[in-house]
Amino acid sequence: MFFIFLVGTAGSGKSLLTASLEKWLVESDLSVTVVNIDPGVESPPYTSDVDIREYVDYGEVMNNFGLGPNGALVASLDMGVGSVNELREEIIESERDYVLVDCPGQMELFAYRNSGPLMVSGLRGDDPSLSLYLLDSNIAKTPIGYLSSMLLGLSINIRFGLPQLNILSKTDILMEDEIEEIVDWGSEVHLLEEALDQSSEGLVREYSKSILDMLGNIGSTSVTVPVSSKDMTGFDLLYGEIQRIFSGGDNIYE
Ligand SMILES: Nc1nc2c(ncn2[C@@H]2O[C@H](COP(=O)(O)OP(=O)(O)OP(=O)(O)O)[C@@H](O)[C@H]2O)c(=O)[nH]1
Ligand SMILES: [Mg+2]
Repeated sequence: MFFIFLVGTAGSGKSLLTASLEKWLVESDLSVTVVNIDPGVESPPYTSDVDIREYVDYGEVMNNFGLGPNGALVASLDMGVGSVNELREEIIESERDYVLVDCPGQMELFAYRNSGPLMVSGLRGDDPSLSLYLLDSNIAKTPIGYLSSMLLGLSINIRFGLPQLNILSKTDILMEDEIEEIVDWGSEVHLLEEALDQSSEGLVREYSKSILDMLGNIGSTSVTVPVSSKDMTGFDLLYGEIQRIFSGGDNIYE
């Protein structure tokens, strides 16, 4: 069983990518279990096989504890961690090839708090796992937006301790040359540096340079896979990269 966790800022396209990746994998004759660990979601664009909402009632948590929407989400995930063994048991019983886990968009849960990483490690056990980190095209299209998204991604990466693949989501809203430029920022730091130079000044430019140096020092340059869940494009490349991480290049199901 291979676990794929989908993380990214609120509205970056995690749930729709979960749905479209499931469709793509099933059409490729692979079996998939879809897991929802967003207690607050109302109608996700897929039918979940395993769902945290079976264990925690977000609306009740909000009412009973007098919490607002964000506080209730934090409390609900905390409570959900108490049921992680049952959730994992359901996943194991499904005996599928891939497990897609759609995570909540409140990044604080994963980047700073313990409950996100605890949920992730409890669900995956010792099974091979990776995370897909979604960079929303709306944010990543500017050099500063891209850089700040990468920092958040780094924060999640050190909390999860899993191989992480960057996904540029919603590419259908960009032009072809814009997509290429963003993908190149990921693999060639000097191109991002040039773009930051041109689009920022003063203190922001200085900070950006320091952050880039840090990213360069820790070897945080990376592959970025451009994907549109709306147009169903980029999935061959995405699957290839997933395979590469899980197997070092061989098709794990051939
Ligand atoms: N144009 C376009 N819109 C997309 C794409 N993927 C998602 N969206 C839209 O972006 C919005 C948010 O998508 P979701 O899949 O719900 O995003 P999410 O990351 O799960 O959101 P939260 O769970 O609330 O954090 C919806 O209106 C989607 O239809 C895409 O590939 N292209
Ligand atoms: Mg969602």
